[in-house]
Amino acid sequence: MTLWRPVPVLDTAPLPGALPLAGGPLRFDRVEVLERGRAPQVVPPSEVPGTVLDRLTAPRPPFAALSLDRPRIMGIVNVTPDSFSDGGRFLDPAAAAAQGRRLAAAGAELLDIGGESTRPGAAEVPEAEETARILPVIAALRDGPPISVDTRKAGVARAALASGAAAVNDVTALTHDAAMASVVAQAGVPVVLMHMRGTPETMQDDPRYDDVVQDVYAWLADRIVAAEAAGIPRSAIAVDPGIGFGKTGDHNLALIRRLSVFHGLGCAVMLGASRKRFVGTIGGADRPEDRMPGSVAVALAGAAQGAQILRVHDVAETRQALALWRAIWTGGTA
Ligand code: HH2
Repeated sequence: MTLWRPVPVLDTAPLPGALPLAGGPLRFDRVEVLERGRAPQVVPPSEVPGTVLDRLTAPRPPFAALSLDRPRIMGIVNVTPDSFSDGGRFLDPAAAAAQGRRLAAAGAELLDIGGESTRPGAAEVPEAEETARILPVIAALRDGPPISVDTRKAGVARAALASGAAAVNDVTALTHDAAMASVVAQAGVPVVLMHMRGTPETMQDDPRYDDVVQDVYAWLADRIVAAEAAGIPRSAIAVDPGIGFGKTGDHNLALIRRLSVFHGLGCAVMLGASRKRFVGTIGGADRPEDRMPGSVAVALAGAAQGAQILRVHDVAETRQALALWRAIWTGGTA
């Protein structure tokens, strides 16, 4: 497949003929043409097919009532005993709710609440247990920022939406549970479709791709078609390349470097790299809780590729970095 990647410009100089990237603050006046097995070419936007150009430039509709005209911060609340970076800290509902309130006060514009770890090697949690973990937390936080429920199970999503969640974040892009697509469609809520190769149990066993950007793009494009067929409009979908989900460090870097290509899918783009292993490997931080600076650097790299939703643990630090980034490069204040 030919992919057209807008090359975002982070500069305030006049750029005649530049186009807005997905209606956001970034612009582009060159497009990288990516084809399997061939060296990339760079062309002006005038050489991009009209339908693709429309998708690359059109503003994205709000996600759970949150406008996407600038990068937004999604704060992570893991109500689990075993999440890779904060497992066990927020298993108690009161502790999880307090963490959600802290993240909201620190600047989280969305809260992603999950009751099942999807770290490499993690085993599946029974539906009743996952639901019991998150419902009291959602109920306690429903008056704050919009909540997405991080689950691959339809029953959990249904219960979470009934308790006040406003979106679904499915790390299997509706492939794990055949009933998930209809739950999302019937509720009329937005959904995050994330790419994963394999299952959390097995995904890091020697992941290989022919061309990781092409393969992830094609897979997400198929999942969007499947979601649309189930009654979920493209305007309600955000896509996420799934950093660390069946990927080596090099795969992660390739996807982040070329993240803006995913705007060609016509959906909001989400990036979740916070505290992940490659941040520690490259940044020299063994413990996940020591990976904040590297995670902030990756979040800014995502913003520079026009990502609209940044999923992070360290909300206050990301917010501060993003505020400076916006003030310098886009003239906006946070
Ligand atoms: N990463 C994790 C979980 N959910 N959802 C999306 N859309 N994108 C991601 O990158 C993503 C995700 C893993 O991080 P975390 O929730 O902190 O860990 P765990 O799965 O161990 O609970």
